[in-house]
Amino acid sequence: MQEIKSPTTSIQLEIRDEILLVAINRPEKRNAFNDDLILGIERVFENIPSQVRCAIIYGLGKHFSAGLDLSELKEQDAIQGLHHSRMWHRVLEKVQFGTVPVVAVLHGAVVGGGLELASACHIRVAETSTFYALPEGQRGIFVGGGASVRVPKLIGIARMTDMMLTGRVYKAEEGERIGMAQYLVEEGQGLEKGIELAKKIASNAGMTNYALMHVLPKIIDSCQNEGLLIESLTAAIAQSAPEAKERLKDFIEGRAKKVGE
Ligand code: 1HE
Repeated sequence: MQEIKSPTTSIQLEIRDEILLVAINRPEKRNAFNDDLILGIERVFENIPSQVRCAIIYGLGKHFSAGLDLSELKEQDAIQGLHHSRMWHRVLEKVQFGTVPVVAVLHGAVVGGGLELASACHIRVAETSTFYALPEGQRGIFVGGGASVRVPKLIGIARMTDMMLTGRVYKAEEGERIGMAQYLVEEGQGLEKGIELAKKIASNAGMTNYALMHVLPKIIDSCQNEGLLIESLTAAIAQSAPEAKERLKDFIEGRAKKVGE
């Protein structure tokens, strides 16, 4: 275990082997994101130490995050609001398209900007206390941190529209069923599960993880013809890497794990 310096007291950082643990540390405000916190997230993901191969993000206290710090929003005019939303986009792009896959470990409120951060991560583990909401509809505003692009990719446009039109809250079990999270675990077990997954992710070939983080989202946003071509080019590059050849040889010669082992 290695402590590393955090850009803000609202984030705690720790390195365990090849895994960076990023803890949101503003529990007295339910981990609501003021500018110091969201800009801190940017600095963390811009400066991932080179030995790190996977990151985990989670919240301290009873909630993952209550979203945007609403006390900062009320003074903004339209142009300030535009720049603020674009700043969130920039930060969450650094989470999604950084150097390492990110696992979000969720519990309690995953609300507004909290769901926007969670949906910018690559996979999500939810404890049974987790609940998801987009209260922007009820607050008279609109999502501004990328939810309109990322959340429908997890749960579909109709479910996101319903969440914002009616204030619907999804509980943990339903959330896992509809695709908000990929894993549902007992209360208090999220970090352990996240670390187990992060170890698997860290053991993958770097090229595979890069393709999943950077190429797959581009393919999804492309038309079929372009998507298939990008897939073929990526597959060709990945399989020609020495690491891939080594792994394939290990399987053929009986040294690699079988599927599911
Ligand atoms: C906050 C915030 C916040 C709590 N901004 N201060 N997000 C929301 O609309 C969610 C608003 N929050 C809640 O509904 C509840 O706080 C929770 C269900 C998340 C948690 O409830 P609870 O009972 O555990 O905590 P609490 O008593 O409501 O809050 C504790 C303190 O945190 C209290 O401050 P205090 O000084 O009175 O102790 C709250 O005011 C404060 N707090 N949430 C500011 N969000 C890029 S655009 C994204 C747009 C959005 O994210 S909109 C959704 C905003």
